Amino acid sequence: MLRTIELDPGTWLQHDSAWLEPEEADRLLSDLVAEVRWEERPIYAFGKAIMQPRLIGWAGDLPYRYSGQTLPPRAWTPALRRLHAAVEEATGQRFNHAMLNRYRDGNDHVSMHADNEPELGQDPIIASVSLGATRRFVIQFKRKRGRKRSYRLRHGSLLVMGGSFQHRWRHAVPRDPACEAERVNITFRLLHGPPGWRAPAEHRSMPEGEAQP
Ligand SMILES: O=C(O)CCC(=O)C(=O)O
Repeated sequence: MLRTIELDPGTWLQHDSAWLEPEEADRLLSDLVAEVRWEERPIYAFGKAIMQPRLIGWAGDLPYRYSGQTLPPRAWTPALRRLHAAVEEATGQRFNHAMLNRYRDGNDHVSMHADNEPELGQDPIIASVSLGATRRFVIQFKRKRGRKRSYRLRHGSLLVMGGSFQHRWRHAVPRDPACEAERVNITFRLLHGPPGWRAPAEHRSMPEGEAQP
């Protein structure tokens, strides 16, 4: 069952550390590793290309731009379609894009960032499924590099980020040199339009997208 964690007024996470049955989590992990087209891709920050320290994959009908690169539309694989339906049912939300990160071992990571591209709209709800090795998910309050918290994301877990989370907090999966096993994370997002889409002015209060090394 999803447990709600209130971070501050209007900002919340929901977490279920054992959302999937272990057999279904195992099956999804092996299907996704086999089906998804995994790529090493650079992002662009300050005019420089920086290779992302993990493999990525994605699916969705709209292109998605973050950190200076654009992911073109790509078909849903059968396992992603299955997971997409289950995540929509569990959260009661609609999603039209999946972003996948494959951490080959504890050296692969994602640095502190927020998923706040304008195309995600005001206060996006993002659902994140973890498969494989348990890794730490660290969050930090943005203001003055404020307080930190961390959660262990296990095989088969579901985490939902909502409210003002992407505006007020950053998140990361830091390096973990002791971890030798692989992990796949899938985040489901709702893109309101292609790159360049903007919410109507009266709903706008967010900064532009941040680099996500
Ligand atoms: O791997 C994770 O749990 C987080 C992935 C992430 O931060 C992202 O896709 O924006």
